[in-house]
Parts: sequence; C-alpha cells; structure tokens
Amino acid sequence: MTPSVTVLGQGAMGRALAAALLAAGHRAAVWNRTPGRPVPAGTLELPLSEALTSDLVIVCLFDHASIHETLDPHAGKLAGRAVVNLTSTEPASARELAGWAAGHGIEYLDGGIMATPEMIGGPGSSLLYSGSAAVFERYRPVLEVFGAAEYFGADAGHASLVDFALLAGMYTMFAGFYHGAAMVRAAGIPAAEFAPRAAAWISAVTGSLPEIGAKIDSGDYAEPFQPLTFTKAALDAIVGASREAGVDLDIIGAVRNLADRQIAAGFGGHSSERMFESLNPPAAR
Ligand code: FVH
Repeated sequence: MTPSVTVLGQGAMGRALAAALLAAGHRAAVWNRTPGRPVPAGTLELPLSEALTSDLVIVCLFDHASIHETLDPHAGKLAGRAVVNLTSTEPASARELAGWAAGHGIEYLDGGIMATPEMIGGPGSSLLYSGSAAVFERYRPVLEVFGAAEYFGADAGHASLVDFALLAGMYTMFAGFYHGAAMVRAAGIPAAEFAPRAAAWISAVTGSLPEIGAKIDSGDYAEPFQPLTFTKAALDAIVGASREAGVDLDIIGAVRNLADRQIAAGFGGHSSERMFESLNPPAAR
C-alpha cells in the first residue's frame, strides 16, 4: 500500500521535496508554520495535528530548535510513526533528536541533503541517511524520489557528519576561489572572466584526491609526491603576490600555516599531504 507522506516546512527545500513527491505520483500533505506560503499545486495543506498522522513525516525546517518547537507539543501523536528529518542539524543534534524520538516511541531517520532545491529529483541529487535502518528500508522507494539514497548505519549523527564534511570542503573551495578572484582583480580581470579558468583548474587537480586520500590513510608521508619545502616555497610566493595585490591574507595565510607547522616539527622532506596532520585529526579507527 502507498504510504501517506507529509512534508513539514514549505520553505524552498520543503516545497521542492513535496513537488518531487507529487511528480512521482505520491499523495503529499504539507504543513508550514506561517500560513499563506506558496505550496506546490496538488498538495494537501493540513493543520499540524492532522499532518502528523501520516505514516511518514518528513521534516524540513530551519534548524534543530525549530524541530523541537514544532514537534514537542505533539510528540504523543507521532508515537508509532516514522520521522525523517532532512533539516540540517549538527551530528550531536541529530543524536539528541534520535534519543528524543526513541523516548516517545517514534522511529527516527536523519538525513543530509546534498542538493539545492532545483536539483531535487534530478540526476545530481543525493541524500545521506543514518538512524533507523527499518525506516530507511521501508520508505526507500519514497526517499529515492528525492535523489540517490545512501544509508550510513544506526548512528543518527553519521549522515550529518559526512554532509558537513562535504560542505566544509565546498565552502573552503569557494573561499579559495574568492581569494584568487580578489588577486586578479588587481590586474583588471573580472571575477566572471576568472571563474571558468578557475573551474577548469580545480576540476583538473581534484582528480588526484583518491591518491591523496590513500597517502593520508597510510600515515606514511616519507615518500613525497611533492615535498613540504617545495609547497612552502610556492605558498610563500602566493602570499607575496597576494600582498602585492593588496588582498587579505586570512585564507592563504591559514593554508601556509598548515605547512609551516609540519616543517617546524621537522617534516620538511615529507610529502605535502602531511599538512592534514596539522588539523589535529582524531586517530584513524
Ligand atoms: N536550500 C538549500 O539549498 C539547502 C540544501 C541543503 C539542505 N538545506 C537545509 O534544508 C532546511 C530547509 O531549508 P530551506 O531552503 O527550505 O529554508 P527556508 O526557505 O529558509 O525555509 C525554512 C522553513 O523553516 C520554517 N521555520 C523556520 N523557523 C521555524 C520554527 N521556529 N518553527 C517552525 N517552522 C520554522 C519556515 O517556516 P515559515 O518561516 O514560513 O513559517 C520555512 O518553512 C534547512 O535546514 C537547510 O539548512 C537546504
């Protein structure tokens, strides 16, 4: 039997989720805190007390606090039902929500959305899940409507950890682009002109990430791909060129600092991937 599904939250992402459900032939009920927000045509808008009676309640609100604000007064209604939280929450918050749900007899699956609203339901959209395996398996056909669905195990915080790790890479990559764009502006090159060149370069160099990952996991940096002293000389030169262009050194200075700390510890001849160790990563498990 087709499960009844509700999407709580009709912001940009909640609307995209509800629209994808409708497009895939599901009946989708929706609820939003502020009445009058536009919702996809064909969805059934319900008061919260009714919206929570669906088999599957998908939560896509602003943050962790807004989830408790919405669900706490109605926890009893949710007992025996499945909640999939697609609101971005830190791993500890996802675990807290899983504990709260367990305390009320609610099955809980946490998810991280690796997509923008426009991408939902399309080929590039992927969602990461952890928490209740039973909920993931039972509702997998519904969850796959949004994008590729991957399950990371019973720890409800795991999906969010991977989500935020990917976002950390994305935001620092964008900050690197901003830095480069600021440098070339000194020569009159607009950011829009620099962008395709930067995109091609970043895409070319990320091909080596699997090899870099293997080096990091080996913990053996003695055989250098490129020695830290070489990278340090390059970073010094980039810092010099940035200074000359009048660009703030916050980003590139932080990167150079990662190399400096390993060189100061006596690892100048080691491979540059050793900069990873300056981040004080936990011991590998
Ligand atoms: N948009 C994106 O690209 C990203 C992609 C990755 C995942 N995020 C996360 O998805 C959550 C929702 O994001 P959103 O884009 O839908 O956000 P908004 O358009 O700002 O809508 C927010 C909805 O949350 C409702 N809301 C806010 N505070 C409360 C509250 N205290 N109680 C109940 N609902 C609340 C808000 O309702 P209203 O302001 O219209 O009453 C919207 O429905 C988010 O975690 C992203 O990080 C999206």
